[in-house]
Amino acid sequence: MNFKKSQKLYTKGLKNLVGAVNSPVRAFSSVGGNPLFIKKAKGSKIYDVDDNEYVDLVVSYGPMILGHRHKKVEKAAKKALKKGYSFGASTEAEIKLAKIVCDAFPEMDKVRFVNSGTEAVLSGIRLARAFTGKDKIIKFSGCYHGHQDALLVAAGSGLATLSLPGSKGVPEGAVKNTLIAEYNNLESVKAHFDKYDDIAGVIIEPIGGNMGVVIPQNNFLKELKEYLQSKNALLIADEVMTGFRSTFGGAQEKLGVVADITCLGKVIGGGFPVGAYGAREEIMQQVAPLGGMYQAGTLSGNPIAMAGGISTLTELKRQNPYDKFEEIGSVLEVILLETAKKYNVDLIVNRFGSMMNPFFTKNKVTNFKEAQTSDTQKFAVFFWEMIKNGVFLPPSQFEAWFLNSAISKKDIKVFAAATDKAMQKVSGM
Ligand code: KE4
Repeated sequence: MNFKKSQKLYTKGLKNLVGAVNSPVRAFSSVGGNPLFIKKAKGSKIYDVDDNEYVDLVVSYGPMILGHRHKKVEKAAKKALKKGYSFGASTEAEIKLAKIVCDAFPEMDKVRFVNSGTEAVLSGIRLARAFTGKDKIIKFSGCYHGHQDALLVAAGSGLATLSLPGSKGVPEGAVKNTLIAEYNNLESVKAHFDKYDDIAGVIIEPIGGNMGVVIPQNNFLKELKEYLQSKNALLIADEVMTGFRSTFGGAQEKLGVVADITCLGKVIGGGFPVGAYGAREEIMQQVAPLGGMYQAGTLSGNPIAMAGGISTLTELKRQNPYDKFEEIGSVLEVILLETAKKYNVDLIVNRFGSMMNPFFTKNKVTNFKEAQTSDTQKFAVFFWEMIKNGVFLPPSQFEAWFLNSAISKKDIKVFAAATDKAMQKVSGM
């Protein structure tokens, strides 16, 4: 494989783009080398500018759950394009997508569309504060909820990869109402409530996906919800990554927990920029123009993005690919574990349906501290060997891999062959 054209574009991109990327994780900082530039994608494959073909396990960090350029999504987007791109006024499409989303989340009476997951969480936090009249928010170390000031403390994803505890440019005042707890550790949440009486709520990724995949243990989420109810505080589920991926609705449904406020993104736009936040009636009444909590957006409910979301969720509901995701996910998991064993590589795999990733450690990984015991050097070698053998992975130990419903048996064979070569290389380190 050669990466000459990517290299050339990288050098060119450095002139006017920061690090030649528009999102830090794409810079490949934690795996070394230079980022790949993508030319196109179709179905389960993605192609870089040097025409190298890869089985895509990034799928844009979640949105392309049907695979790339699904014919029904493409048809819907083209049809919408012919009517106009943006009006600054409401359209029927927004009503349609709102109904699909609210029907999938029984406790969600109303939803508001925005343009990204960050915006969805930003608004969800503001809503929790507006509804409760309290200011403090608890988040979990290792969870990432987008790049709003207040939550860029001990975040996962890019920050975890860059191992920055917070972010430059975030003023002290912006984080003074943010408290940090440990995932799967209810006592660490209770300790904050013992100290403060102005906690609006707790925001959580119901399945952690930004420290690698981390799964709630022993009813953690259920007990958290019950405890918050006893303290008149809200549970805010950040389902930007898990929404419509774990099931047609939220991971909260699979985990038997109902959040007070749910934040969404990624899949609900099908690759077009859509975020959303929703809740039961009495909470959403707070949002302008009905209530005093202000939130707005020029391109919110954009008709092309709505067409992408409606067609993606409609096709996803028709396909109902979740059993297939479970099946394929477990096959990939076994391939990873058995190949690691064959080459005596310490490795565990955390997986929740179609979200998964390996950790190069022999410890269990149930929180961020444990995730950080993973050998990121080994991950880096593994990553590049997988690339060279035709599998496109997120360039970071602290990112989840995602399946899509276009994955084929042949793709699994490519994955198995690549994994064998990659593990062999890691074992020689
Ligand atoms: P966006 O603003 O990137 O659409 O969504 C932010 C966000 C919020 N909540 C969760 C649980 C998320 O995973 C994300 C974004 N996820 C990252 C991947 N870990 C997006 C990839 C990137 O930052 O380039």
